[in-house]
Amino acid sequence: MINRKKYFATAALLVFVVLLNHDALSAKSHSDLSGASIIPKPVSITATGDYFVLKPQCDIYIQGQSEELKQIGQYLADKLKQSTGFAIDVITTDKAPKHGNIFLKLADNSANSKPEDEGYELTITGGMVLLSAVNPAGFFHGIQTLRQLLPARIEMASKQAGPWKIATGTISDYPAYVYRGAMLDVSRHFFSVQDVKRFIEFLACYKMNFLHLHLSDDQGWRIEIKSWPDLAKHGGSTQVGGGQGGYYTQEQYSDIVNYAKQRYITIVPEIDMPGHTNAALASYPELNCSGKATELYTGTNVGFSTLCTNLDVTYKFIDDVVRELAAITPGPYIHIGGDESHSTKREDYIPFINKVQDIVISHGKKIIGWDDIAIASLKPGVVAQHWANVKNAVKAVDQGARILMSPANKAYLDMKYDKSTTLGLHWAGYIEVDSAYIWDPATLIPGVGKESVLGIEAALWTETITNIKDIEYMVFPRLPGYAEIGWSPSSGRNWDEYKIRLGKQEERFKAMDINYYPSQKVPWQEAR
Ligand code: TNX
Repeated sequence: MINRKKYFATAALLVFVVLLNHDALSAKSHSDLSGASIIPKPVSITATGDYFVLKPQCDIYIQGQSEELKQIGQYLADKLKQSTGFAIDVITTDKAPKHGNIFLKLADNSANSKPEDEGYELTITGGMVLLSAVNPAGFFHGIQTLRQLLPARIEMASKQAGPWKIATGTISDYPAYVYRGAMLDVSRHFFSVQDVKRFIEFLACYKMNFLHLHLSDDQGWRIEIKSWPDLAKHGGSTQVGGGQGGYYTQEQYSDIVNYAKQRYITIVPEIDMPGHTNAALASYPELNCSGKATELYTGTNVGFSTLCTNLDVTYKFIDDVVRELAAITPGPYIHIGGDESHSTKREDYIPFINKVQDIVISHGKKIIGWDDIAIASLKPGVVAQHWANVKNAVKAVDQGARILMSPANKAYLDMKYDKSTTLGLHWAGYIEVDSAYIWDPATLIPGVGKESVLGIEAALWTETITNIKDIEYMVFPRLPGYAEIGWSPSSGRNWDEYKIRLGKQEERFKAMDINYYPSQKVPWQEAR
């Protein structure tokens, strides 16, 4: 009898000790900011060993009366409300709020800030979450960090149980490159406005700030041009494999632009030329040297089409397209493509690219083109997007251009992860998650240093990609790595440390219902 009692007492004590330790352990992980798994990795983190708890009475206070800041506050409130179920108000104020609230405060040095400053400082104490920045984009990025400091269930679409703890300390952060982007090919397969918005959400989470839309190619023309209506109506009527395709009306395009803008993401529209133009050539006979329209194309070959470079109507066409596109594109860039024009003679290609640059400039926009355009005379301010040819990148830099880094063997999201990946292509190699991460835009090409690099863009071509779940599979988990390459100082980056942070993102992917590739290179684990 006595022995039994003793046994139960010991067992109860053991359970108690285990529970106590468990609690102590989880309290520790909640309160150690330096152990937070944030992607992209912040420039600096100082932990103070305590935690803030987000409670039902929490509100978001905004310093001053800026409408834009109020909208950002509302974006945060909407995100937090979904999973916490708290009624979070956005309140404007002139002084610091009471304990228990979130405070968005303009940084003291905001008066002499540069418009491109995207940094922020997040100071968390037991009593308050203070986010300060000089520009709205900084507040937006700081909010993305805050999301990742909360338990992953904050990302769920339905109400979840608390507690909602955030470790205390200070995070100071700003990007390494001004351009951190992704490209989505909506031509080979068309994707709905809703799909594009989900893609934009992914970019926003990781502080990426540009979305390049590949709007035209041989297989489809995807943007309404009012002065040339058949481009979209006929040229947009199919896709790879012969599906029904589609196009964005100008109104829908503006909807995408605004959605992106509210997330501090700039849309870069691309009209690819003089090659990759079969959809246009099939829509208007007069654009062909033969005067006859081509057939629509639903295969995946490249390099067979070209605009007729010595016809005046070709430049009238381009001028109309660029004018209409520029009018609905608030961002600074128009992308003119220029890649793989294998059917255009070199002596035609060079004057063509020179003329098209003038057209884009005349509509008040800056030019981006694939690195192939470096054989032409590049105008001041041109950005060459490096994808394949190192010599072209160097040639562009020699002409004073800056380089957007999208090396196909590192940053092409349509490359298979390995032999067993069913989606995607592998002409540039297999790109496992580690390979996608282990490179540096500032040292990739001898002769192209950091000062010549505008930033990084990961490109998703969609010959084999037909729906949003396929997009997610190719994008995750490589995208966070590209975001980190673009944002975080290269000196603090290494795969062995990064892969642990990436592994802890798994529960966020799950909470966001993302169809990710569970790479064996990554130690997937629950963070808490
Ligand atoms: C090359 S990259 C292309 C695209 C293809 C892609 C497939 C570039 C500028 N051109 O037309 O879709 O490869 O990976």
